[in-house]
Amino acid sequence: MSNLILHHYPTSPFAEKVRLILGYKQLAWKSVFIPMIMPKPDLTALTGGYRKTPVLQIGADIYCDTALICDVLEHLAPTPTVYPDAVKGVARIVAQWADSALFTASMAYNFQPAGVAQVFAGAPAEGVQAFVADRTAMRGGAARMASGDATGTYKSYLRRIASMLHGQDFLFGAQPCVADFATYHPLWFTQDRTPALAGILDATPEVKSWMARMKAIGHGTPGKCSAEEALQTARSATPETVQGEVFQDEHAIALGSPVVIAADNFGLEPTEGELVAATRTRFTLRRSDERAGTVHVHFPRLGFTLKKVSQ
Ligand SMILES: N[C@@H](CCC(=O)N[C@@H](CS)C(=O)NCC(=O)O)C(=O)O
Repeated sequence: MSNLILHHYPTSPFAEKVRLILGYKQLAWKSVFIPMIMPKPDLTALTGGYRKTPVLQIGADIYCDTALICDVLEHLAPTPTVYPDAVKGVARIVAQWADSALFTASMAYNFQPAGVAQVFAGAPAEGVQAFVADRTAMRGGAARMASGDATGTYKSYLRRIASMLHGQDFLFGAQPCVADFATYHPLWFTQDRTPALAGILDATPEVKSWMARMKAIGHGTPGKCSAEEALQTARSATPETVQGEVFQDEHAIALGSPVVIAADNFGLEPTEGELVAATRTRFTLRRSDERAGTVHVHFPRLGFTLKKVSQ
């Protein structure tokens, strides 16, 4: 029986990145569907505030952000690797570009009126308004990239991806790596969720063939799990002790201090707890919750801020 629980919803692009890596590594996993907008009380009982999608739970350990989730899955199932030695650095850098610049341009393109009409077909007007208000608040009130700017940017990026695929099946060779999974998910949204706008992919047939190869990887076969069962799993488990070098101090904040961690842009909901580790690559907080019990919540250093709570 699997102990991996993914908290996600079907239309989430970042969740699609993780679902495919779970499929690629043939890891068994359980699926908990979470709401697309706030409030998400069952999720935030586990995370302490972080509300983005997806979140990975293993017992009483809660992993936020797909960059960290990829590292955790790699550790659990090193073969097949998503970080081949020869391209480890560049694959992570391309993945970071895809998760930020490519994702922003693609989603601004996808959410022009014809895309919105498809994504929300059949949904009540209040549901659409609630979604728009939620995402506008997450962007701190800033507008999305204008659709003309997004279209031009997306087309340029698609041509660059096509040239990387020249003469090879995946971005860095014969096998997919983390860069493929990160580049794929915003394009998947265009193709699967806003097919009225998917004609933009026709100018780059190499990209379309690569997308078919990525889609064929699949998600494996997830088992079902309710939010209540996931909370019960956390309550009855003990968080893992963080292994290895647990303290690289860059903030002059001692282990054991009360701290707050938040994303450094878009969706700044903070998580508060006791700092139990600050490794080279991640932060771990311990917190207790009435419904989740005592959990460790893990964040990558990249993309997150750490601050001491003044008492
Ligand atoms: N850096 C985050 C980004 C995750 C993200 O922005 N996910 C989107 C969904 S694809 C999100 O959280 N949207 C708001 C929500 O689901 O509440 C990661 O890699 O996990």
